[in-house]
Amino acid sequence: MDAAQYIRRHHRHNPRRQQCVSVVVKHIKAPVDIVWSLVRRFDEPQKYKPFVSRCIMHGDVNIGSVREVNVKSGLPATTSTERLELLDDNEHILGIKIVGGDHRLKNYSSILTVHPEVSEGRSGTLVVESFVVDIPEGNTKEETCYFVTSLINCNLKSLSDVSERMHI
Ligand code: A9S
Repeated sequence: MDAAQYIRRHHRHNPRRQQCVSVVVKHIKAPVDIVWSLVRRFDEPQKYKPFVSRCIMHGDVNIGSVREVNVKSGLPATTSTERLELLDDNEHILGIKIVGGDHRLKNYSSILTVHPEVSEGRSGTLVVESFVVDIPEGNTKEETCYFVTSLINCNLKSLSDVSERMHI
């Protein structure tokens, strides 16, 4: 399958009016089990997310678990409360909803899937991350999409660096 087929299959959002939806794709030169081992740790997003300074989650990681994320200074927020909606270790699907925080991303939900692929004859990973979010009052759909896709691009670039460093 290719990215378009993965997107059709796993990344279906039904955006309402005043919402924006988009998808980011990233090719990583590391095996899928290394990439997934980082993505699946809902309790430790700071393993690869560069903006996260601290994450607090009580109990085991289960569907419905809620984490309190503190982000680094200089960003338009300090905290984000996020709930684990889906964690499938077979299909490699992670679904998250942002349910609170002092930021402007309302009704944000994302799906991240990882897929094995071969690049330059070596085992690699295709990462697909999609989201849907309300367009904040006073912003356009384009601005909102640009803002969120930029952040996700940073996250996936860092995921790539961390994964490739782990895979010598
Ligand atoms: O962390 C993610 O997976 C994706 C996003 C878009 C997170 C964004 C963010 O944490 C900031 C980086 C602080 C930006 C939140 C929830 C709100 C922001 O304004």
